[in-house]
Amino acid sequence: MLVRTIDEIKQTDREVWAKNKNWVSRRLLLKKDGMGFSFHETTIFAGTQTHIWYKHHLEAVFCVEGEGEVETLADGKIHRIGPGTLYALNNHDEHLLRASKDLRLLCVFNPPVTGEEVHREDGSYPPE
Ligand code: 9YT
Repeated sequence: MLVRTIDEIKQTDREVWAKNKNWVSRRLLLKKDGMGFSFHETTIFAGTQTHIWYKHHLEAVFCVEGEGEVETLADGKIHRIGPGTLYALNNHDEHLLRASKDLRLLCVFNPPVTGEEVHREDGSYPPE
């Protein structure tokens, strides 16, 4: 069985920062852990906007703390995000993620990310 804590992941290679420091992702489970998905705690910092388009992954996101919104670009809809809200990018939806208060999010990726992924120019992570 695997048991891990956020505290022991901080400042290791499982802690990944966005190039522009808009978010930090602590990757509790990665592809190499063999679960078939990866599981991250991500903090999106207040006042930031991130363009995301996971063309090669599905992601489910559950908010445990904070306040923000997701704008889906195909339809221009804005979805409020707060504690207890889940959103799932089941259509590889291109979107903008904005935080008005620091958002603490639990994120699951299928297929699992391998470790060092940060968003490329187009908002995606590379394929497996
Ligand atoms: C919600 C979201 O996708 N934020 C960007 C970082 C990502 N969750 C990750 O790599 O942990």
